[in-house]
Amino acid sequence: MFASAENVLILLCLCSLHPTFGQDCPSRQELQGSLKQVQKLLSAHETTCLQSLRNLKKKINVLHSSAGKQTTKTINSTCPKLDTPSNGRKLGKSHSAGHEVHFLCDPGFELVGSESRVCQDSLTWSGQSPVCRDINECASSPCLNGGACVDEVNQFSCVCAKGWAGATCQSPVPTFFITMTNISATTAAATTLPAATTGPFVRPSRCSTVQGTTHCTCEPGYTISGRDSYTCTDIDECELFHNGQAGRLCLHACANTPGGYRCSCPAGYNVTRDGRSCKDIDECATRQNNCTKDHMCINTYGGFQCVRVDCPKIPHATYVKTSPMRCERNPCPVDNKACSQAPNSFSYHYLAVVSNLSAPRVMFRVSALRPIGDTLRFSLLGGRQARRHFTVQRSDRLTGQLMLVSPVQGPATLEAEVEMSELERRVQLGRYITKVTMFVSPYEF
Ligand SMILES: [Ca+2]
Ligand SMILES: [Ca+2]
Repeated sequence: MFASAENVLILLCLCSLHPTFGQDCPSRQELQGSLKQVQKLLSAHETTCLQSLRNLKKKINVLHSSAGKQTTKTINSTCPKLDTPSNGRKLGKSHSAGHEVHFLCDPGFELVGSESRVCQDSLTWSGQSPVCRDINECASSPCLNGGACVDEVNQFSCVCAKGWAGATCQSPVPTFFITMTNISATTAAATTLPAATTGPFVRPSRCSTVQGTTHCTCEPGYTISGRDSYTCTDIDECELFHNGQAGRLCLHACANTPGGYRCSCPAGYNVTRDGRSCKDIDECATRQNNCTKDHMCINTYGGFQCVRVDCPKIPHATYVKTSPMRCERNPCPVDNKACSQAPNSFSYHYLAVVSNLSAPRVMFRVSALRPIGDTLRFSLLGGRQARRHFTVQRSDRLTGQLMLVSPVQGPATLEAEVEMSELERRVQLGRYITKVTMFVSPYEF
């Protein structure tokens, strides 16, 4: 329709521009008819166009209104923001209609209100605002035997009545521990009071909770202190076992240490393998001595002695060393009575003993191996000191013994001489001297 109308118009324009084309142009009537047709066409076309335009406007209006509605709906389709409860958590971020948000509380807190809330179509949350409330652990009265409960975050503690201990005051305090605690406390007060709460003699206890019951233990050498079950105090073993039935803890000296104790010994002693006793060091066997070649080393308790055996110098008689510990008289000239009455031999013996040996006790024995006379006599020689501590007795026909009759307090060196005489019809045949030197240590071990 548009095409034919355009052709008519082009034709009209050509005719008006070139009127000389006379023969080819249509007649006026034909032109008027054509113009009427074009008018009709244009009129119909206008009607159609207006109709289309109206439809288009309608559609745009519909789109406009629907777009406006859409925008409004987007702005108003979420529920108001929800806060996370203090001491708790919120799970779920979407606040759109139909979505759920969940709430959890930290350990030790309980949730009051709704655990889950849904954003409803009305754009309001279902349920009630949740709160995390501190759980009262004392509500179940967990402290036994008159203990007072103290509620803390996620736990409780018990302040026990006297005589009870443990996390829930479930254990009676043994008398033994009360004694030890008192001793420890006394010691701590006397020596380490300023550091009593932080020093090495005080440690925290190790507590573990099993099925709601807390058990506290201490490291070895420590005990739960009297104040609370969370503090361990060092056991003063030295004080505790000072006069125990099983004897002293240390043979010599005891030093209390954090979590233990240590025994020490005086100079000349080593601590034994069990850590409690003292054993003498044998300086003579271990060459820890400074004795010269012409001296003999005698091991003593707590030390050693360098001794030199020199044969005695007596008028009318001479002696020769026949062994390291023995001197024998050289043969006497004929009819030299003074010489023949001098002792036939001198024997030397050294004893090492501890202080305060119980008495009486046998210290040494002297025997005649091949007696030649009919009588043997044993006697004690020496000064007042020797007689105060010793005596000589016959133990059988051929043997005499040196007896200690009273305890000796060391350190001391005692000397005693035992004389054995052989007689034949009351005539002296020989004299044999045994010199005993006794080294007494200052300690009773
Ligand atoms: Ca200790
Ligand atoms: Ca020694």
